[in-house]
Amino acid sequence: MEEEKIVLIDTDAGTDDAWAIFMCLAAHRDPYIPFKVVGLTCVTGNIGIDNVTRNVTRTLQTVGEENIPIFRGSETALVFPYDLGDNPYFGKDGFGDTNLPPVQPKLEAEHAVHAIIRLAELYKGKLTILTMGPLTNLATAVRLKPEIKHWIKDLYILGGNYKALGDTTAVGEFNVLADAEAAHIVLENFSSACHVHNVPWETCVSSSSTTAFREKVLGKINSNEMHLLNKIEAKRLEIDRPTGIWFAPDTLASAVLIESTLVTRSKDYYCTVEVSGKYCRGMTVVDKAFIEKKPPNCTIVEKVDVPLFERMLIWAAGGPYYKEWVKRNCQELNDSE
Ligand SMILES: [Ca+2]
Repeated sequence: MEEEKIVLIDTDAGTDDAWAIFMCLAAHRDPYIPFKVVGLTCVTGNIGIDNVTRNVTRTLQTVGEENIPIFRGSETALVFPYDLGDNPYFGKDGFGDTNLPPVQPKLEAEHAVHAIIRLAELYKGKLTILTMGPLTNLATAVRLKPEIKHWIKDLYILGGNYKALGDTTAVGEFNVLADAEAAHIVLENFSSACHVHNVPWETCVSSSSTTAFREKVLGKINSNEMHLLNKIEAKRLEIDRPTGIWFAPDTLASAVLIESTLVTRSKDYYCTVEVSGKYCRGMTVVDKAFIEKKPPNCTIVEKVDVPLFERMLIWAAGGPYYKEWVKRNCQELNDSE
């Protein structure tokens, strides 16, 4: 039996975060997957922290998982607050501005940074952290308690790039760019005991789906998850429909964490983040030629099994289990005992 993954999710929700949280909760609930979500820490990113806490609360309530603790985290980037402008990507509330009924955030008293440190110590050597927003909380935690870099087992980071493809600037991906100093601190610190897995922007792009798949397959699933997702993604889909391309990047990181066979190509590199420069601030620097002569600190996920990923998206949306044979085989095993 595979060792249970004990998972803390750091999120700046964000509609694609909601998708990824639903996927993690599907794994959390499934008795055949050894996967337990022990908390969600919130960080400013796609939208300000207050909206993030509301969106995470709403996401958990949608699937009856409001007992999983939520922690309010960093309000702003470490050095340079990121200006989202007048028209944030996922709307002014981060959830598509669809006039959802008000929700009262259900929060723990403990700050997210303290929660990261406490849970890293509590589950020493066993905790996995999945980050789907800027790395402000984690960078602050490792500065406050450097030992956590030896206590955390695996770190999955959604963000950055390995071929200098940007989504926010020419060479900057949002999660890294929005707090470049934090990303720099994290990559420079979590390199020994903790295995860092990075799902970069280029891999998100190359594993994209179509808006037809989103609307005609996922959109038709009659589930609490899709009732929420169809509302909060409606405006984004209006914008994206002419391109024919749809993706929810954060979901790819959660899928890689849940299902390691999803990864069909990955490579270890020494990586860091450029924090200065007119054009290159926020770019992930990947030493592909081994010029720096530093040991690799990061496994870059370069390619994934897209049909399997789409089955996992259907599952995240409340549809059938993505790998029915696992359940059948486990059932037969149990029956024969
Ligand atoms: Ca996110």
